[in-house]
This record gives sequence, structure tokens and C-alpha cells, in this order.
Amino acid sequence: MEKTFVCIKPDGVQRGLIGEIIQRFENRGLILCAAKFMIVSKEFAERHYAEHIGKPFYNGLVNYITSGPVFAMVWEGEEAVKAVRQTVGATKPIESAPGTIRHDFSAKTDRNLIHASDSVTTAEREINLWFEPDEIVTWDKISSPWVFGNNS
Ligand code: 3AN
Repeated sequence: MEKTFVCIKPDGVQRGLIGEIIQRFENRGLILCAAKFMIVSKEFAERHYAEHIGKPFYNGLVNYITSGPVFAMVWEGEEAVKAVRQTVGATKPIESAPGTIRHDFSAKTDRNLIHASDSVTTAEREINLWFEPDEIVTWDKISSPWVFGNNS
């Protein structure tokens, strides 16, 4: 199954939304594989956001993600990248669908609560950047066949 990287940004942590956000991924049957509560250094933020260097919002983005603790996670499931992005919602909260995390809890792009990998390739890069291999827990969730099973 596919793995993806998710990070609750400092506004999500400060606003007490860690539990709510985890609940939404658990509700979809996704499997938590890794989690870590940490403060991101400027150097680390620059590596994470390397693809955005030069964009007008780049410096603000680095300041934002380093402004307080974050909660980084790896989630697994069938088409986990797409499923998580769908639950997270569009980058601009004002354009995100009702029922998504960004719609339900945020108001503007500069405070959009959460990061999620946008492709399988990005997910691999981000998981390797944020987690050591021995921090990723591989386990059988007993409810998974009731979520990802096939009728055959
Ligand atoms: P997403 O997080 O939805 O994948 P990206 O990868 O396009 O969005 O952008 C990464 C982050 O950069 C966003 N989460 C957001 O915080 C910030 N960002 C993107 N576009 C803008 C923008 N036009 N103005 C301010 N911040 C932006």
C-alpha cells in the first residue's frame, strides 16, 4: 500500500487541532505508520520547501513552519496520497470543499493548518527527509480488510 507524509503546521498545533486531524484520517481507515512532535529548524524548513525557493511566499512559508512545534506523520492506505489530499482540501481554504480540514478549520492560505505530499514521488522524498527508516512502523491493522479489502 501507498504511504504519504502529513505535517500539522504550528497553527494547527497551537489551536489544539492535532486530535481532530488525526481522527479524520483514522475515520477514513488510513493507517498511522509514524509520528513525531518537533520544532523545525530554518535549515530543515529550507530543505522541505526547496521546490518553492524564489516564490514570493517562500520566506513567509519558512517563517511559518518554524514558528512553533509541528506534528509530522506518515499515513498508509490504498491511494493514500490522493485520499489524504482530499481530506486536507485545496491550498486556499476559501476554495476548499466543505468537510475538508482546511475548509472546516481555516480561513486563509497563510494559515492553512496542514501540509500533505502532493504525489507519490514527493511523498517518498518527504518521508525520507522527515523520518529515519527505523521510525516507520509496519503493522497489520485488524480493521484494514474492512476498509481496503476486495470482494472476489
Ligand atoms: P499544498 O500545501 O496545498 O500542497 P503548495 O505545495 O502549492 O500547496 O504550497 C505549499 C505551501 O505554500 C502551502 N501549503 C501554503 O502554505 C503556501 N502557499 C502556496 N501558495 C501560496 C500563495 N499563493 N500565497 C501564500 N502561501 C502560499
